[in-house]
Amino acid sequence: MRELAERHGERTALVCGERRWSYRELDRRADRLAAGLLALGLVPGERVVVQLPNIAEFFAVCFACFRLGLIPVLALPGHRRAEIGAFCEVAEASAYVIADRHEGYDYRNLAREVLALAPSLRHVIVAGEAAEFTSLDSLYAEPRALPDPDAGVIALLQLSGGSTGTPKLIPRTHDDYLYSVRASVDICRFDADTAFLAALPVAHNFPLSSPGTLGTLHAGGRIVLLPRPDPAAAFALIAAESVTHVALVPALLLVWLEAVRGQRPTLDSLRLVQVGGASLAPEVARRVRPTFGCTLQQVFGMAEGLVNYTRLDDDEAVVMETQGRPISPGDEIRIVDDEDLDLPECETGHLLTRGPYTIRGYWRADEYNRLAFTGDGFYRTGDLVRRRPDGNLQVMGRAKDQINRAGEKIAAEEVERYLLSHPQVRNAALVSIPDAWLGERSCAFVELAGTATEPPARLALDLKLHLRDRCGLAIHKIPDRFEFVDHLPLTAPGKVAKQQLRLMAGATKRSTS
Ligand code: OOB
Repeated sequence: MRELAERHGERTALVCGERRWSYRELDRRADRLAAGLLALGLVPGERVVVQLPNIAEFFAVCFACFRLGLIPVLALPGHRRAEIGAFCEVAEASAYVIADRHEGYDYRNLAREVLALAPSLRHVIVAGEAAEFTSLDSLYAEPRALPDPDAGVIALLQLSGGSTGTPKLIPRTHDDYLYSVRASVDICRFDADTAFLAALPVAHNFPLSSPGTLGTLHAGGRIVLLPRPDPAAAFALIAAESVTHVALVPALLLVWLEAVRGQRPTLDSLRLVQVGGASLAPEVARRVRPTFGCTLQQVFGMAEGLVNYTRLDDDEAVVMETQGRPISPGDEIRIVDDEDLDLPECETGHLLTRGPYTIRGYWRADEYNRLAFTGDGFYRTGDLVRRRPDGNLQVMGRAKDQINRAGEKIAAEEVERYLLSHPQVRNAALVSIPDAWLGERSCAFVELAGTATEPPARLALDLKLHLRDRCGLAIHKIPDRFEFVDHLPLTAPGKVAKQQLRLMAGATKRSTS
């Protein structure tokens, strides 16, 4: 950032509503905020849960943390008590940074709940009206000379989509993260003329680093922050700020494609629409160029590291039908069967990967790491892929017990664990069902303890309220549908037969949502 500020000085680094911060301004804010965080007593290596929407302060806070050597844990605005409490606990976080309100939700109330659960938290820092907490604005202080952090230390903790009952944190170092940003900038040809619309939540790895907002800064371009993913607001910003690049998940792309039909906006400035985070159907991919008049790029990445892109000069068929190839010659890809044996070319199998910017282990999770990584350090992605002779990967499915709802990952086990905490639930299983808009949505199969006296719709509502209010679970994890069964079907070794449940969900007419 310091180098960027010297090189690009007064050029606009980011646009947030009426505010425009230059590179110099962003650099100065990082300096002053780092000094303020230090004055609070926070010291290098401590963890700070950062839960900010798409606002300029996100970047001031992140760069201040990087500068001081504090480690931000990048939470998403949709997370609630269950998730934030777990991040604070796992990371032993010392501070929690929030916006006062966003989208009608008051994060200060959430902070009050989290404080009661997280003994390690010493500070809540609020962008906006701070109430009884520390105001972010009050922290800007006289810059202090700070030692440069070592490039090999952890810069940030990303969140894993996960498939386990408790969230896993992903330690990314300064050098590995920046390596992936630089390589992404080259491949996606971001440059000083790039105006990148941050339409997805900025904390997510895709809009942050593939090449995303960090890539935009690295290239000397301009970040345009979209406060919420409303297509009309997005189209207005694209026109007003001459946005050239945007990253979308397929579900949001579908919404935009529909909205363009109705609104006929001016989108002439757009040069590249990147789509990733979940499977993109070729029929949808084919609508991008005619609708937006620009190039499509498929992005298959993961917060754990590996990122694949279709290249800007790839044949149309490659861009429509594949999820591209890795960014680095150092990325190792293995496609294996259930016994970890390499499969012949073009066969579908489990994707294992190891490389210069892919983690070798989750944060403080030794036991789980033995399952999630091979003995020689390959990460088990949980994705089922095939590699075509031209080297491009196609995501064919998933072996991990996860639901990919509009690009937001839901670990089935986590939701099941919370369902089981309801006194009326004897057993529960969460599965994905196909959805035309979201890609997938979730269906909870529930075996009740005793006989139900209430109608299914009432029970479903009770369970939803239990998950939301008692458990404090993020809204996107609340099952979209409930099915009540006498017994969950089991496989021979006694595990819940989820494949059978998916078929049952497809076949049942009656649904309780
Ligand atoms: C991105 O990161 P995460 O950590 O939220 O999720 C990773 C998982 C992958 O393992 C895969 O299951 C799925 O999301 N995924 C895709 C996909 N891109 C990601 N599945 C099918 N097609 C795709 N194009 O989602 C992420 C991180 C960086 C860049 C882009 C996406």
